[in-house]
Amino acid sequence: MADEVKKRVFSGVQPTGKVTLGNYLGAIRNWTPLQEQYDCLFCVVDLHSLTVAQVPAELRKNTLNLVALYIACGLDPDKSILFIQSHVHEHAELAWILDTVTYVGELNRMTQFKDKSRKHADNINMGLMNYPVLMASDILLYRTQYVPVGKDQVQHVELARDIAERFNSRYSDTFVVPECLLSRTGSSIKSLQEPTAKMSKSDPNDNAVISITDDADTVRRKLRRAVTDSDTDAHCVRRSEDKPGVSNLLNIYSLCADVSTDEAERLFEGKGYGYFKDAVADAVISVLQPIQDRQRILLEDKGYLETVLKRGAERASHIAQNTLAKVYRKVGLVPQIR
Ligand code: ATP
Ligand code: LTN
Repeated sequence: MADEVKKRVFSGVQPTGKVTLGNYLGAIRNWTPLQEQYDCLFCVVDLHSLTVAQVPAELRKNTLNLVALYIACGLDPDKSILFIQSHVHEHAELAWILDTVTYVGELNRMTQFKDKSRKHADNINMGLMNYPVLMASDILLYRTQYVPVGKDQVQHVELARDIAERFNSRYSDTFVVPECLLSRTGSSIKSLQEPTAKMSKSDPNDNAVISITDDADTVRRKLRRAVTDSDTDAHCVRRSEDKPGVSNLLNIYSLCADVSTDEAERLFEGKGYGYFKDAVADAVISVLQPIQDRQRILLEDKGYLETVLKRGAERASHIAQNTLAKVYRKVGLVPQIR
């Protein structure tokens, strides 16, 4: 049988700070099995992170930490292309072309833009508004079919689809129209302190967020303090709309202990919240500890990380150059004679 062309997958995480349990359960963990079936690119999207004020030295550190974390979580540089977004300059260049087929009104409507404008009212920069176009560029450059992300990013992938379709109809068929791959359960892990909001890296309240690098005592302390509910039904560990905190912890438990949420509910029937929270902590710690150990070892081997990144950028550039040249030709830019 002729070699089948594998479908392509692209995803990324911003190096904006400590990666959370939400990022892991909602995104990175779901990427590892995709490597067996698809042609995957996993990117550390450092250009995106500049849309919010960063301390340069910390950004550099967070970026390398995230590369090491990708590998520690099971992304394999021999199976997938692992790279840093700014190492492939075509991302920013394609974003400019895509800007010319994106309407200001579309970007103004984006939920993340509205949320982040509220959170960073003193820094509503053009990059923040343009963020989804750069994301569309990431995706479309590689002729990506599937984009595995958490629920909060679905609107951005839908915009990437609209941009691809608009470009294709204006300039003839060029881009693959991508689709979201949403995991059924981990797609929205909530804040431990405000369980109707998502757990987010940039949450100023440290107790609301479990970081992948939190040690066992910290994980346990944060989970013990997690908001459950204020009703008197304190011994009832079950999922319910009026118990968002308990539902979130049950979801986390089921993902970390690898049991269904029904099974988890049965396990904690008749048990108090203290017992329940300790069990959630045990399950989370057992998932995080091996990742932390592997990440630590990888960070000690800078030479290895550099080799992975160099090869990743070369392989990604090769694909990106082809797409960008095609796009430049289609829109009518005169090719450079070399
Ligand atoms: P920031 O707080 O800086 O906006 P973030 O925590 O939202 O960051 P991103 O880098 O924007 O993280 O997201 C990386 C990936 O993690 C995306 O696929 C996103 O959908 C997923 N993700 C982020 N937070 C959660 C969450 N709480 N639950 C599930 N998935 C999440
Ligand atoms: N906006 C995404 C990160 C991101 C991304 C991408 C995800 C940037 N470019 C391309 C998938 C595909 C986020 O998770 N906040």
